[in-house]
Amino acid sequence: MFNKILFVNGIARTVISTPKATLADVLRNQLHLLGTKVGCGKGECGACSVIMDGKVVRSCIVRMKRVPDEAKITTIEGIGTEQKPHPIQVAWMIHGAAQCGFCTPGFIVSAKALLDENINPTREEVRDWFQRHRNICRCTGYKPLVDAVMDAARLMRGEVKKEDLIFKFKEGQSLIGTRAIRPTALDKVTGNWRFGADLGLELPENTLHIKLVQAKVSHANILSIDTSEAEKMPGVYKVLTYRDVPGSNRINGLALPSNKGDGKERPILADKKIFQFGDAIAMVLADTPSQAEAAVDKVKVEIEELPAYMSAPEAMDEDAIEIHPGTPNVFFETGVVKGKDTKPIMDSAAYVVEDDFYVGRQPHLPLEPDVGFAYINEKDQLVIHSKSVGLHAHAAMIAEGVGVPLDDLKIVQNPTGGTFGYKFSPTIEALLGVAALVTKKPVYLGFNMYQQITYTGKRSPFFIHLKMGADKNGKLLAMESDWTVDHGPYCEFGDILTLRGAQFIGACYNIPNIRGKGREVATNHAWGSAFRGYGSPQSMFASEVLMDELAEKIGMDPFELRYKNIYREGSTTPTGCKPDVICLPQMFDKLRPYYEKAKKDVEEKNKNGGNKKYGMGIAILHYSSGLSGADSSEAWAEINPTGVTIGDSWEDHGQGADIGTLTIGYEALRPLGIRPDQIKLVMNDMQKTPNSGAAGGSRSNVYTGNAIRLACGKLLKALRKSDGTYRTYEEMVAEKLPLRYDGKWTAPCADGDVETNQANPFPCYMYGTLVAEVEVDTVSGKVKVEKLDLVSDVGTIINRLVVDGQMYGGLAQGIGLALSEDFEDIKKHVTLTACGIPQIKDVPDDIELEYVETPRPQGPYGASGAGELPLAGPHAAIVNAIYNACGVRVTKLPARPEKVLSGLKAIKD
Ligand code: MCN
Ligand code: FES
Ligand code: FES
Repeated sequence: MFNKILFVNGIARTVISTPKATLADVLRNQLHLLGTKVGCGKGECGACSVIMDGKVVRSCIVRMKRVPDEAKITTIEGIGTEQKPHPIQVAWMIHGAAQCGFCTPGFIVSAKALLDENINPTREEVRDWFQRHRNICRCTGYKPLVDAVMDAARLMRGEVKKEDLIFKFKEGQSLIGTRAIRPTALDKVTGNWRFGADLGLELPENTLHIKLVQAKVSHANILSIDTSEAEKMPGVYKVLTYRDVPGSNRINGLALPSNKGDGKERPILADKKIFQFGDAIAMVLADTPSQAEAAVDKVKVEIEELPAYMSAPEAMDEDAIEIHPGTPNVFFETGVVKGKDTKPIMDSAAYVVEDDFYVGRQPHLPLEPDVGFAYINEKDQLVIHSKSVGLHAHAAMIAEGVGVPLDDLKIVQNPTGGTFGYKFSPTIEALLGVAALVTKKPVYLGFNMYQQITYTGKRSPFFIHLKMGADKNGKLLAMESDWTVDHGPYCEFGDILTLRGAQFIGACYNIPNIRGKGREVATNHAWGSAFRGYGSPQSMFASEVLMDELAEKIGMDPFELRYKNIYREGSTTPTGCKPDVICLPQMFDKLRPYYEKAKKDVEEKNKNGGNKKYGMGIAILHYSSGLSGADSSEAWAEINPTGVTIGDSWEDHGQGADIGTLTIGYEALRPLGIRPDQIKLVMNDMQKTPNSGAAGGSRSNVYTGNAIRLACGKLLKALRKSDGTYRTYEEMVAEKLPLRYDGKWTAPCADGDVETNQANPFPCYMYGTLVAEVEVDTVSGKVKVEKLDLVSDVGTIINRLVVDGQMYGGLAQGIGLALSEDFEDIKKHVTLTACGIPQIKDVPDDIELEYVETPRPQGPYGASGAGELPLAGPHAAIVNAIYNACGVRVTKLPARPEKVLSGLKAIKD
């Protein structure tokens, strides 16, 4: 132990610490400066950046022995305050640069050090700086961050005033389509937005800390679990195994009726078997996290190892044993039957192409690792706070397994540092629930980044064989598809994912005749959880790359082939229904000049390219809003003395549920003459807010948006007097009229039968068309994406900052999916870097976004969803561009340099 004086944000602080303690821990745990976030804890993400003696440091890897006595340290709290934000913080809000906000303090601190050194940087210097200081963002695609720094510099140089840049509300105006700033932005940019780990440091003193005993193999029988030694360790309160779980110890995966299992194969704590690496076997509960950690290795688990099936083909081998005894490894089957038998059509078609495709186990890589806590409230209810983006669904999935009546289980969403879909599945909720229920004490569990990466769900790989037939003019006649989904050992949400193959392979083209078969397979690799795009990126990859192969065979331009076949009046989707709107021709017309320019640009660059080859590619992006069928959402609106309160469970990953609720609610209430700041939001706490469904399937803007619109409409009707004016709160009370009104919206849709999938499953869709330009280094095999031009149609744009942000962020993840991201090797792919997370220099600064806003008949004020569209197809456009550049057709992702090189070699040989 030693003491040091540190000048933190200008104030002298005496710090007592050990040499090994990290600066991040001292700032957070001892000085309670919770604005400094810890994401990776390994110096890879920059979330913990602070300025020490004028230099940006990543405080999670700075040991206290290296912090000089009297060091001057600036954290986010020292940059600006809510009352007086710094110009960088203002610029961050203006550009919507804080989505989830987890990376935000680190970026702002880093930008401050840059601008202290260079008040007039170029965009490239800003990008170099963030690359060098390893500031990573998973939400924004980086461009808005560079825009923010450039404007911050202008503000600081006095060239513009804040008032010239910031969105100004004019009395009575609509907020729809504006760049209004989201209500949570100020907290996020000042470091006051409290994530789960921050709240964890503010829990009562008697909180127990949980550490997990996890499986170190992928498939085994459990012979015995001995906790006796661990229980004697200092500070250990209890070690819990499956024997202690009050309920059935099973999570309900909500399987479809045709699933060959019961959907309850996932244990809360492993009992008979280990199904995948990292499965939770026991929970050590202790007074401190380090005491719990020290006891983990003392739990003795005796196992009998079984063959591990790490991919669908292995698990489908006829010699493979059943992973869940009694249920076949191929446990769900579906298909698509549209139009006439395809075989004779294919036999006589002028052009036929076919190929195999694979989109793999993309890891979500949010910067905030999974975290939560639980306790029993005064009503004797179990309350769980977590990153859940499906509060009511998760309660229904875990209540019986934990052993608590559903009405006595309440889940609350903490401010969340990104999920990208992994939190569509319950992760640690049931573990927390069991621990709180058994001990009756508050309990806390936070993963480190290793656990986040190795033990949360991943994108489910699709193996697709696809065949398309066209007539002599390139008009599509028929399609035959076969897809196999590797869903890991747990089925939850895997059945509807498998249906996506029927719904999205070949989508956006009028294909009159389709036959397809799909299946879902249990394996011992990571369990499949929803990932932004949810089956569409896998499905669209196959059809969008095969369209290019078809164009080549016909000798047609890929743009023109697509243009010929896209939905027009009279077209039908792969599920045989009318598209929600016809907008693709207009979008293609808007994209055409970008496409032509890209062609010229790469031609020009190739003249002097040398070892570098340049190419461009196109793809359609497409996804639906909703979970299919009669999906619904609820919200309420209540008059209060100063305005209106809106309540909903529109969970926020970081996408902007706050501004979505506010903008739609305000629009509906505008006749009242209310201002946006008179609307109070109560969100994401099952004790107060209704079932709005999960924030998945890009559904909330449509479903919860409609529910909000209806609730506000009912309130408005109740407030209206016969003379057309509106009652005040006081008048409502005096007349004893109800103050709160519920809104519920159900999609007028239906699922098809699983064999044919012919139906109208979704009320709204989102469309995009993208041109990608790439550089291929033919010596190293490395691919760089140089430019992206995206035309999208998400209906009426509710908030422009949010939608732009969704597009930039999703495109960046698409670059990752195309070139680097993977979680195949469970020993190797265990850090953000090893998993291939894109850094700022991996994403081009040159991204153009254009919109067509075709109003959706079913969407609130004509809006569709937005969140998942941008990840549906960039990987296909990039792969098409690689082929255009150098003749290498990558059909199995990611297109890592070695794959490109071996393709080049094959061409040469
Ligand atoms: N929106 C809009 N105008 C439209 C459509 C949408 O302004 N025409 C806004 C909405 O108000 C909302 C956002 O765009 O703020 C996304 O809306 P929507 O597509 O309805 O999606 P959800 O709100 O249901 O959010 C979930 C969606 C999904 S499924 C994933 S996964 C996802 C995503 O959004 N994960 C994200 N975006 C993410 N963004 C961040 N930063 N982090 C994640 O983890
Ligand atoms: Fe410190 Fe990631 S670099 S938390
Ligand atoms: Fe950057 Fe979410 S805003 S990680």
